[in-house]
Amino acid sequence: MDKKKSRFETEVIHHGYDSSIYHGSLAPPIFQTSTFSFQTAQQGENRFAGVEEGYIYSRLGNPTVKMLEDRIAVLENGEAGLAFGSGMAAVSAVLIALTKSKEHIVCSQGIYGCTFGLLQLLKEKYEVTHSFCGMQTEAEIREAIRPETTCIYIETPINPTMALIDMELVVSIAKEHNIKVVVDNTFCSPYLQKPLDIGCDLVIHSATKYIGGHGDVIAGLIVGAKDMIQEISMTTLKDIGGVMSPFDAWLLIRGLKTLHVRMDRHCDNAEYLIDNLKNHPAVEQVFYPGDVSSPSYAIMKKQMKRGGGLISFAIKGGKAEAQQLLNELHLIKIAVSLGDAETLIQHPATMTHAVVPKENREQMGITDSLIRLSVGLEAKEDIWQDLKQALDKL
Ligand code: LCS
Repeated sequence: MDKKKSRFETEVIHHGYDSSIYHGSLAPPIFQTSTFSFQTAQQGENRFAGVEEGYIYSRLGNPTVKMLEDRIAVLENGEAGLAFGSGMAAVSAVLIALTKSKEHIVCSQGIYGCTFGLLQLLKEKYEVTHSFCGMQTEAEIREAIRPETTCIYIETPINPTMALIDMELVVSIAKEHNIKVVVDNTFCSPYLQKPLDIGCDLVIHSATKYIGGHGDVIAGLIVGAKDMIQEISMTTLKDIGGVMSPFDAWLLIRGLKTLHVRMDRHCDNAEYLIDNLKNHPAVEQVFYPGDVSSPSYAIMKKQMKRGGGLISFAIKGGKAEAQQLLNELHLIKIAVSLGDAETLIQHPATMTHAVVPKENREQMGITDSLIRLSVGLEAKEDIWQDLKQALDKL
């Protein structure tokens, strides 16, 4: 019988680890090995044939990595998880596994720059086509679906505009057409949003971000139904080979233990900054789904626990003023990535989304005056003080 599931805050710390098997070691061991020896040649044959369970080679599975995969699966309310060497390794393994030449992906209007680049590559090299859709109305979604559409790929919140997509609406239409819905849940983590509960098929994380939480690992995770995860594991993970190292899995297991505490503090700090940013004369507009005046607020209440730790805002001015603002900061670091303890600021048009052609960037709402802030865990007053003194100089 399955062990009864505990609450989220308990599972992030305990799920799938029995210290009594490992000399009482409170922290789990790192199985830092590339291969596993078989007791007999027959055992080796059986493991390769899949008639006996057990490890073979760390590209095909590793106990430390497996512990993380099982834990993230439980946190997302999914059947199985799978780990990758980066978020992009996860995104590419999923999209290659789910599509064939001549098939079509409907994608949210606005995605991470490298995911945009991957879609171009799939089109040019493998004739997997895609189109972007705002997905704000039922009619818009229906119109975007073609007979050859096999996958809907969304980010919500969208990087970096913070717009939301109503997953319940997308799922209801996708189910009519037997189309798989894939959600990049990087910006929320399973603490704030669980797309599988709404009926989405697969969740992707850049675990580099909130799951790791400390800016010291590049990693990716996916969660979904057992058969789909098994298929990806035995095809685009095994044969393309973008696996996670045991040490990185260990860092992520450690990071996950404080996910719930960190996420609430990221949200508290972001909420404090919103009111201050909205009232600053150098700020044109603030984009944060947890803000009651945001057009996404109703969707946020429906599918997210809180607004999250990312804020985007447009300043009065253009690229020169945006760069000046970044250069005036002291505490806040100019860096891409997000979800770390440190508050990070970046300019999407020239950094994370520089690979997206200007025309597409503008359709996505990424102007030269847009700035993205990953709100850290420092004292909220200190973050605001730094931001304010820089904004005052514009
Ligand atoms: N998905 C989203 C939503 C992301 O923001 C990123 C990286 C990825 C996937 C890829 O994950 P990675 O391979 O880097 O682990 N986003 C970044 C960003 O916004 N700034 O720097 C990286």
